[in-house]
Amino acid sequence: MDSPAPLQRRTEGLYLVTDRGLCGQRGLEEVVSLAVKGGAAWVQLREKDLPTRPFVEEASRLKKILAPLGVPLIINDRLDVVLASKADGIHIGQEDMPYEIARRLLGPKAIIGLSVETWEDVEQAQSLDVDYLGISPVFATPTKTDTKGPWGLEGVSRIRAFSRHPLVAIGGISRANAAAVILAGSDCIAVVSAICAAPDPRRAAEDLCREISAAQEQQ
Ligand code: TZP
Ligand code: MG
Repeated sequence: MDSPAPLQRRTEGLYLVTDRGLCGQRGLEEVVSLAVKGGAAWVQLREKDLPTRPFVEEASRLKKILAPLGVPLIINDRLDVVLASKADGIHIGQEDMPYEIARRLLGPKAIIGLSVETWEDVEQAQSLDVDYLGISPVFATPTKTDTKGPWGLEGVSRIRAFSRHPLVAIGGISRANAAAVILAGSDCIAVVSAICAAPDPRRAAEDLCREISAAQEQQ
């Protein structure tokens, strides 16, 4: 079995959030592998309608792919799946498991990300030792429509000035606007369709990483 590489914990670069339905013929694992080859530094498995057993099996397969590379595997929402698959952490929304309970159950080493959709969410998060805030959504996106209004680049800058946490912006990010999101103050950009629905996911990840690096150099 592959031995695990040291886990990369810096919240920086490109963060892939999966959508199995967008991966088409290629399939989820292949898309994740290609994205990581292209430079994605974080992967979140996000499943909204998969029964528990195949969800755990999928998470365990991804963990096997990602652990030797030191790439963190984050599970959206499902603490039981994190525990069962030995994933590295959880991403929770405002209506999911409360942060304190997730931390107590997963322990101090687990990575815990929290979505913020309102200014009140940002303020409340300041007292929590979450590992990052997910700025959700930075731009309106057809991939997820049950959100409050988009933050926009101004929202990213405002959160950057106020928050002590690393920031991961998500929603409507593509090669065309990735640099602007980093320049506005996000540490990381997260994408679903820009990689999962891309004709060449590896190339899409490489292009996004190039945009991110160029913007970081300007800072
Ligand atoms: N959370 C906020 S927006 C979003 C999620 C999961 C979807 C982002 O998808 P895309 O395709 O990168 O706009
Ligand atoms: Mg959720």
